[in-house]
Amino acid sequence: MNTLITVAPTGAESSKADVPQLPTTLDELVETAVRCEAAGASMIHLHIRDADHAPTLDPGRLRASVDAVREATDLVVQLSTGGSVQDPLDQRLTVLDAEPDSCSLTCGTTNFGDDVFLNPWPFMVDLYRQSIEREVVPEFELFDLGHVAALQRLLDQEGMPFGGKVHVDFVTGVPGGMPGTSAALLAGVELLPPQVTSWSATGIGRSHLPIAATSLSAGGHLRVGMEDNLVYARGRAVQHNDELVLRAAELATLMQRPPMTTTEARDLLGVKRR
Ligand code: KMH
Ligand code: ZN
Repeated sequence: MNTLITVAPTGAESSKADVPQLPTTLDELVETAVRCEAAGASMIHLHIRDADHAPTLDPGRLRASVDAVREATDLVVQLSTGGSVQDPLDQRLTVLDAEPDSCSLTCGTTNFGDDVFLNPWPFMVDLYRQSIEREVVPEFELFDLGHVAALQRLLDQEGMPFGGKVHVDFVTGVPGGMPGTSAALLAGVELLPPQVTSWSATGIGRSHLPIAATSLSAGGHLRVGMEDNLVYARGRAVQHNDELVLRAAELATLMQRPPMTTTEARDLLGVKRR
């Protein structure tokens, strides 16, 4: 099967002051989306920044970003419901008001560096039910092996997502979550519930390349981007997200699994025709 490449261009953790090339304005986001689509991405995972480049869940900015990326590209638009570790749970639920194609849904609380990324069970259930009601396809983000079991519990209790597909993304290498190693990733893949129809993986920091190679060789898809990794190679910072997408596309092509089109991605994920 061809490869779904998701780009996560911004995240909530790096500051514009430290990383000026991080896309934080709407113009930068759209320019990034266009270049990443041309490089081989078919989905974009968005975190939004305010006028001071700080993470925000402002409804107007979320809506404007979804609309602008849709206008300029055919990428599947996924909004983060994880936001930043400071964001309250009730605000994280309002992300769905912006009517993205997809939303992230993390399957459990995890230590996140020195912070805690909170995803209590009732919040997961609430978000899942709302995603079904709003016809938004969730991407289940798994930071730890326990999250795989929580996904199984969620699917068994609540049934299948909108669209009838179950796509999972392993986020490995977060300090506090599963390590960014082939062994940890493959252990997670082994435990996936039978309802899962596709999975991708990302490795934070220097684990991004080994995790990408493992994912491709085990039938998985790829997530790359400056949310997860700011270093292209030893001593060389990422200058633009499209560098990471291009390299992922080259690796996937070398492995005889070239990047899928946005149409193929929509079918794979079961997103609503909007
Ligand atoms: N920024 C992290 C606290 C997601 O987008 O849903 C959470 C995160 C996961 O990035
Ligand atoms: Zn994110």
